[in-house]
Amino acid sequence: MMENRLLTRRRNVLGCMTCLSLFCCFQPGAQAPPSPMKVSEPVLLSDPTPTRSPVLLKAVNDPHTGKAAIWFDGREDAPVIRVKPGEDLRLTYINAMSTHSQEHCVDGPCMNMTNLHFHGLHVSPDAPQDDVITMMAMPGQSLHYTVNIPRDQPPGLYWYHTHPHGESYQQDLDGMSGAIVIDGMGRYVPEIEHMRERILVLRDRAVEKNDPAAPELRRTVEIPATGCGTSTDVPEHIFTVNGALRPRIAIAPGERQFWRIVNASPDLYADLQVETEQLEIVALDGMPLSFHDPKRRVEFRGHFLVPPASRVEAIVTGPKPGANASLRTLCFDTGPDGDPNPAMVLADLADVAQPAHGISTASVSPPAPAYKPLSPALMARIENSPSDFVVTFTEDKKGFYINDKKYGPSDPPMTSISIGAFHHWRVVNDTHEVHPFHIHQVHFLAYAENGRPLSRPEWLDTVNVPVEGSVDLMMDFTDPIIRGVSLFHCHLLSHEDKGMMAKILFK
Ligand SMILES: [Cu+2]
Repeated sequence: MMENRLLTRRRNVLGCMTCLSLFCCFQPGAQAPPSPMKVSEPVLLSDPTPTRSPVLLKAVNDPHTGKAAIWFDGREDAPVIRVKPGEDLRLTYINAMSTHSQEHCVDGPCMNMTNLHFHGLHVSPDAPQDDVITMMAMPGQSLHYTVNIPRDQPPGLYWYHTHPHGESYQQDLDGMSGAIVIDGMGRYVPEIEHMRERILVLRDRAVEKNDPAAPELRRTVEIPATGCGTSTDVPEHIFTVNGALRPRIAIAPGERQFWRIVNASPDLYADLQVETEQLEIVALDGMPLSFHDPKRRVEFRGHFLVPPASRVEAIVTGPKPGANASLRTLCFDTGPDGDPNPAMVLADLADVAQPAHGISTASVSPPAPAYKPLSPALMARIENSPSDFVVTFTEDKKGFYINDKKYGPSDPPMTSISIGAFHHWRVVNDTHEVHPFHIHQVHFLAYAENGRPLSRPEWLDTVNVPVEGSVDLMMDFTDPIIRGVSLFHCHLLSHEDKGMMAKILFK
């Protein structure tokens, strides 16, 4: 219960903090966050608040601890932003954080600068859209985004998170992220229209070594004492789901629900498994499996690796009466230089009363799905061609590098490409730990790992690069909407903050 008292105190602190903006003062009628973390007495999973454009978000922080958060509608609650293809997402983002922070970023105390990245969307990297290079709000400043969502944006789960170089890790660890849903998955997978939809935002919570609650927190999520992989360090991070520690997810025996899961952790991999049940995967990284391959609708998997920033959308069936089942992450070996990434329980499936959802998102006559199949000859030609560009991840005691360069905000682009074609990129990991590779505004087909063809090539926007290994990618640089200067980087955000990022010019 100490946890609850601390949370209550923290909420009160957030409520009476000194603000630079009138907007950030605690508003009458403000409610507590929907999912307080508890060590005992598991809470029922609550859905993030849905909203549509226009959206007003505020960055706030606790003046005592420095911990930052996104406020929406008067409380700490990063909403799910739902957008239709072809719509404009208008979003005002007010930086109401303090000018001095108690939190530490790469170069000393955090400066509390902030901005937003719209992860996975095929949109312009220029202001006022998905621009994290020139758009930056210092405390007291605001940003005004108008993001033109293309009509052919694949429907699915995307997400927004803060992306200020040097401060990304701490802000994302604090929870400054939320889900984006592009409407229309039912066009590709009609049965989900009649299922209860659950949006699960996985974040992580730091468990400090000297936190007296640490052993109980680790016990609560059932981290085995035997360790995991080659790292021998004590795990210092545990997953939360929609802000709650090990909540219960209401699901009746045999009930089929549509789970849309984003790994919003800045550093934890999730190798997701629902005991006793297969995951019926229908989309990855926002893209229906059938989008480029109309014959492929679903993929059954016993477990599935979701690197930081990736998403998986899957149908989950409630276990038989009396069967205990949990949503778990399995042990994932991050390599000898990686951080511990142990097995743990994220949530429990529970046959408990739940309000009837009664929500069919089915349109009266949904538009037919639009597919973009690629010719096998084109794919074979790209895959068998020499790589057009090689990204090499390296690290040493002073930092993290791409092609021997540490990112600098005023750097010129490391590479430039002419829009209009698919390219073969190879990403090489010359380190003793894994790194998730991500490029803004672009999906790619990951088709080989360590030089060997993958049995199931996947369209992704974030991919794990194995220790001392490589991945081969077919980059989709065909869409003129992405013209401008953009970024690619490691999505372990502490690595990005320390230099593992580079610019690309789409011309
Ligand atoms: Cu990395």
